[in-house]
Amino acid sequence: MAIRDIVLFPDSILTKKCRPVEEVDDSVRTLIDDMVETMYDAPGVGLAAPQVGIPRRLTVIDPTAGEEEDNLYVFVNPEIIEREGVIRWEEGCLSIPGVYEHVERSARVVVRALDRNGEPFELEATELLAVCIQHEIDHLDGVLFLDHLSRLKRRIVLKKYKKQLSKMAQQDDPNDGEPPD
Ligand code: GNR
Ligand code: NI
Repeated sequence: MAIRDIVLFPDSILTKKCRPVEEVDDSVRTLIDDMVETMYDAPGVGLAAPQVGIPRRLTVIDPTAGEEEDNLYVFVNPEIIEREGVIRWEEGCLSIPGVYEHVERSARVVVRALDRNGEPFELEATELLAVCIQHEIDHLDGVLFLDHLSRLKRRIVLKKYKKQLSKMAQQDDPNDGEPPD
């Protein structure tokens, strides 16, 4: 298993629609294992394949990540087949570090997907799991939680985020500071 690098906004891979996984083979299971390890390391409660640079319809979620028991879900080619109600939740995204905003989602969803053995299953979800499923499936469609904010709010948040990104880049750039003796 390996921890993979997480792609940061505004990388263009995050705004592209991902293609379905054609066959759940060993290479896909290796990617799943790496995504799980990367999610727990981050730490985050979900991770979508495009966030590690792979434009495929695959996501892992653990709404209890960081707590003792693990509740790991793997969704290959997930589809929401039922939705009901509205829930507001403060969301964050590993690809947009430092940004947290309330987003409206469906309160209850039923998702259909393949598991890590390629077997189809259906799952009903509410609360954080429902929020994560919608956040992650959005990633597979090239949609970010920023896209659910008002244009004004998005503009304010993006300005702050870009300022913070350029600060991070300066800290990371050894040529940017004092020249070595
Ligand atoms: O770690 C994450 N936390 C989170 C909190 C509220 C709603 C959604 C999420 S998902 C996010 C990890 C991530 O970026 N997944 O794509
Ligand atoms: Ni995200």
